[in-house]
Amino acid sequence: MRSQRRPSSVCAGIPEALLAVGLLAAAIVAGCTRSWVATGGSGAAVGPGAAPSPGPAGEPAIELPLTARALAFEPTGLAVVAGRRIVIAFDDADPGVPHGLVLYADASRAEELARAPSIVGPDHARFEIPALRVGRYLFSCRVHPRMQATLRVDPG
Ligand SMILES: [Cu+2]
Repeated sequence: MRSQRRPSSVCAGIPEALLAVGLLAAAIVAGCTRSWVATGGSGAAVGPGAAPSPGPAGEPAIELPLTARALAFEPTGLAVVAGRRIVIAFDDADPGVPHGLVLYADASRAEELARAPSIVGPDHARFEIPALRVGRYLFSCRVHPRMQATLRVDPG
């Protein structure tokens, strides 16, 4: 079910509704855990508006470290098990350089699933995203689209 197609240059053209949601979410979040802004899409196991969601049977979220350094992600490949909440422990190691995460349903970047606020290094933040279905997703930087890392979601 891939009915929602968005232009690949989503960073440049956020619909007003999504922007409003983003501002609202940005106003709500506080502390070291900042929630992603769910933008819908078929890849998420739970629907938009449900994020952050409790994991099945209260299972703790899987934490994935992801660093932005020298305008590249480290590592460039991440893997998790399907159906578990995911927390991205994001570290911007580039002083004075803003980096922000966008999650796409696949490498085509046609479908955006979530995006996180940019931070300016050196800084770090934790972003929680809903559980994902089995598949191969793509992280990119909302500021530097050439930065990318794959997220493989394997059967549980
Ligand atoms: Cu960046």
